[in-house]
Amino acid sequence: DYDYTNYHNGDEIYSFQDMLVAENPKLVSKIVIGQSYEGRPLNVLKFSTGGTNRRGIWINTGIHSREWITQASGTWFAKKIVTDYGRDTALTAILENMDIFLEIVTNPDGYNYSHKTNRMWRKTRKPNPGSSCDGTDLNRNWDAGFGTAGSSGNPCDQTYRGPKAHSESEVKSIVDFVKSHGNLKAFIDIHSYSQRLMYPYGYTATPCNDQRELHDLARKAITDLASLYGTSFRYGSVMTTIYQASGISIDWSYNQGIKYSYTFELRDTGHYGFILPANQILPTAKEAWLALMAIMEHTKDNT
Ligand code: 0X9
Ligand code: ZN
Repeated sequence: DYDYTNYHNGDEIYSFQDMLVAENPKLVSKIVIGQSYEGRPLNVLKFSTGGTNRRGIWINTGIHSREWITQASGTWFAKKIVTDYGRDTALTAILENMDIFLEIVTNPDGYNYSHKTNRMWRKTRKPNPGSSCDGTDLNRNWDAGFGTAGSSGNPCDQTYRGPKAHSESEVKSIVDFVKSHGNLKAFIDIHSYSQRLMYPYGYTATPCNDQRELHDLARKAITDLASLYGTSFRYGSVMTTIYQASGISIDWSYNQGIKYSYTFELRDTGHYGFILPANQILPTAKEAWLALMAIMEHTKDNT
């Protein structure tokens, strides 16, 4: 049986995904949306109770490989969905109206490298021609303010944006999937750490058109989150809450018309940082789930 209280490598998470599909074939399926630079599959779990091209909610974890609490939480979310469907009224209502798409290992090459070689690896593993530094930051590679302040053109930097927007297959595969689906209503990109819930924009200080609604929903979501263990999250736009960041996923998804675009930074606030002890996996995932539920419910009722 899968141990949710410990961290797992990419192969173990792939096995988990196949097991979950095998055990819940009516609810869960696996979509391979592409492959990573090193040839690993980009797996997305689809949770669906039927219908044709229902409204969808996109959730991804692990764009930054070293943020292990996010892949671990994603795994727990997957299990939570199959456990709660048919038992929890709110989640059941969501799944009777919408599909949920969950990509847990969004940067598989980086994740493998963070297990085998360098625990603090953030970017992809694709070499950069003319540089001895490897990797692109998958959260600076999107076509939304790409190349402006808040990312780096130096391949040796942690926020290297890559040669052009969507140059990385790990990003392009999501872009193609989101566009071809055409009916996604929420896009949620989960990171760690610093305990924040944020909405667009990261590349500009100009408020997005839906700022008021996104702000109020963020407040509701972090209030629900805090109700479990008292964990406090800050919230606001990326630019005003954390720092200027260009070419980020949720700015792209928002500009595609996906109104409920949010990004989380899970526990903690820096004591352990990216190396969060495994005994915090369950509480981190459980509290974050309450915020996700608030966003998903609101999306169901307002799109
Ligand atoms: O720098 C980032 O990409 C994010 N922080 S992290 O420590 N996870 O790398 C912040 C950028 C905007 N926020 C998110 N999209 N989470
Ligand atoms: Zn991150």
